[in-house]
Amino acid sequence: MIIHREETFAGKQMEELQLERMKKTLEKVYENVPFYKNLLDDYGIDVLKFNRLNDLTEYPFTTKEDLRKNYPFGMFAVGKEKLVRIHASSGTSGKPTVVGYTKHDIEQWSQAVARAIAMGGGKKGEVLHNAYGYGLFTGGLGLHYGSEMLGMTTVPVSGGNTNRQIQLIQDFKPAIICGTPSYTLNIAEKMESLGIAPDNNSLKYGIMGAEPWTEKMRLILEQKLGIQACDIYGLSEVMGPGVAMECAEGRNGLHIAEDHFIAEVVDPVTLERLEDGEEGELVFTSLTKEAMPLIRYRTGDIASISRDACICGRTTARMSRIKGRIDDMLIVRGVNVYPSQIEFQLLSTSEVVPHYQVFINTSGSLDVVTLHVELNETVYKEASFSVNHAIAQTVARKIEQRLKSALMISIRVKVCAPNTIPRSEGKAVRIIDQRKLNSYT
Ligand code: DLL
Repeated sequence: MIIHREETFAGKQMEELQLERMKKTLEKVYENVPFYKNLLDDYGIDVLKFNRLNDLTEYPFTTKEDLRKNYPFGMFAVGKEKLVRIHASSGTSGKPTVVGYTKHDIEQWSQAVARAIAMGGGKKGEVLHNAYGYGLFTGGLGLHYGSEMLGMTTVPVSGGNTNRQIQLIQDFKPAIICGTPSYTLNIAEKMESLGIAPDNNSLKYGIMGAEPWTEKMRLILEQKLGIQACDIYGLSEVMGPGVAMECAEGRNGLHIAEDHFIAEVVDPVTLERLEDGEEGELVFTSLTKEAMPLIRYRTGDIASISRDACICGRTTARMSRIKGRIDDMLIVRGVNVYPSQIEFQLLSTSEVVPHYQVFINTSGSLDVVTLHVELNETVYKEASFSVNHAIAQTVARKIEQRLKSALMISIRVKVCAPNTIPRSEGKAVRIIDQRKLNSYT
């Protein structure tokens, strides 16, 4: 296990490093990014007066909307000649958000990811199978550069073509598999159907992230692949994967790369900073980025932060697993619920498999939520290959009951035949909102 020096900085030592880097970042954005100059002038903030980390609470937030308004290069703090890479995330509405990196940014990012891979069990000289998508998405190249920096033999397979993935796993004998939990589940199921037993493959560790997933999903992936799976978090606006990572020893929260970012949790409504342990929206401020440093970037991701000691020896703050995105929160008859909470309940039901989608529709003025989930093969056969059979109906009612008593929500459950819910090759699409479609009909 390699632990980087900065990962063990405690209290004052980390604060001093952050303060020094914060001051430089503020001066840089004020001088070079007109958006920040105008914003900070509007707030009457003098960046030269920044003297304590807590001064950050006086600063305004940056949002995805700000990035969209400044599309494509308006948020950059360096000239285009200094950019060596651009990534973008596909916008669900309108323009994508664009992020840029200087050579130094790529080095820092690669180091952060190398650290993350080492935290999850990666070792120099071993093989890493990278099933994150390559391209404008930061997952593929982010893990790739980190893996190479750590000295691992990197297989840049990207997402898709699952049969070939399995062939390569058999032939190249990787110790680590990286991918979204939903796509890795696809690979695992395919291996299972080909009769490749978990103890008959070379895999030891998994580095999974880019979408919310639950402890139950972790257990399923670990059993099916015979691995230990750790959670990796990040977002392109802030850097990409590697902003935070779970350690293989503790697996209880993700260590935040605090030498690169200041992490805060705020109430998404009042925007007040919350205490450690309180759940709210994650906000990140860059400390080392050259091309596109962001001040108090609102991620839309719900989590909490803790600072208690971790058994691995790292002293950096840890964030909880992401519960969900604010945009993905469902309000079912007044009750707030995230898809990950539904997933947790669902996976406690042995008759179904972890493939599901949540459909939102309207009936009159009410939202109607229907959960589609697949029966497992064995139960499906017992139900005489019919999802209308009494067994399937009983399973659906059982899940409805479970959701009602655990989450206090009434949603309709429809059990489907195996292999009928679309499989993901990257991030799974869990929520299908049909309300807007219907308003045109
Ligand atoms: O998903 C970066 C990444 C790549 C992270 C590979 C981990 C592994 P974006 O495409 O910009 O970047 O999407 C960022 O994905 O705001 C979260 O909502 C979600 N997300 C990322 N990691 C996790 C995770 C990459 N471990 C958005 N758990 C973020 C839950 C995650 N959600």
